[in-house]
Amino acid sequence: MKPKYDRFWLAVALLVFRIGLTKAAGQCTPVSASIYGMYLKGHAFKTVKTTFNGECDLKCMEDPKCQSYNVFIGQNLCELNLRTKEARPEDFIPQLHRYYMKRGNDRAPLGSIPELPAESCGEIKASEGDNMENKEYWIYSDANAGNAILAHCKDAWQKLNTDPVCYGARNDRFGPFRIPKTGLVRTMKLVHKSGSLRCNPIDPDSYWGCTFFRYNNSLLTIITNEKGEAILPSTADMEEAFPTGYSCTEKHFYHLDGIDHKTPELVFRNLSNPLSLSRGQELRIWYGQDWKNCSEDGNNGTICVDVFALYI
Ligand SMILES: [Ca+2]
Repeated sequence: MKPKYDRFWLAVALLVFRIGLTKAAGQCTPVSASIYGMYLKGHAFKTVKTTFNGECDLKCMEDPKCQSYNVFIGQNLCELNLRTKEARPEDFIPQLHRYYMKRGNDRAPLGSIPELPAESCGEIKASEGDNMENKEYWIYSDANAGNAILAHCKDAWQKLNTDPVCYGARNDRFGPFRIPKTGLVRTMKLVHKSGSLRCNPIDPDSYWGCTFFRYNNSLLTIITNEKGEAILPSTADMEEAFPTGYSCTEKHFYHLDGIDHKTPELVFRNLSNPLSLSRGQELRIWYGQDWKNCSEDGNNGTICVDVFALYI
């Protein structure tokens, strides 16, 4: 028997084996079917000349990176893709004489192996849906440079810090952290880990604000750049400070729907203009009074948080 036919029978055997596996794996995972008249544009990492039906499926299974493939009907040609149509719906395009096939149950989830970094946690969420885990994935730290890092994703959110970021309420005790990934950010959130702050010795403590009545349950947690300029929320999104007669005359507090003194997560509003961040850049978390050096003498406490960003 010629080698060519050996390969043919090997392919048949593997396909039968795969069908068997799919059945044995149970009813939860739908079997992917080929989609005629469509293909995924711009994500091929290899073009394969095929000599028999099913060879493209075999080639895709041989490469751990392969997520899906496009077959060029009648041309003995196919493309192996680094993405699925779920990850990049905008690139799934009608085209006559082609068909698209997603890899079966043996597909590595996007970002789960170093050879297959994702653009963002959001792209992994789109690709894997509810099967995405709360864990570390491979993500490009800068898509143009092509470097990948391990980043903790919780759904579409990327955790930015490794150790918790801690800060106080006076004496310029801001909490610094470094940006691990270059890109555009839609918003951020802070997740409470430990501690709390007080804006005077009498009123109760708070994670995010000041419980003194004049603040009317507003929030005083501000993310700034290295120059101390407010990023989240922007100064425009803060409320006018108190009238004269009170020492804090500059803007340094705001309200967010659904977020109170002890809400576990402070999720900022989406920015109208996404924020451009660079890998290695330092950002700082401040308590508003400490940031503006006003009425901070009676403050105390330390709070530690995790910081997450929503990259576009
Ligand atoms: Ca200060």
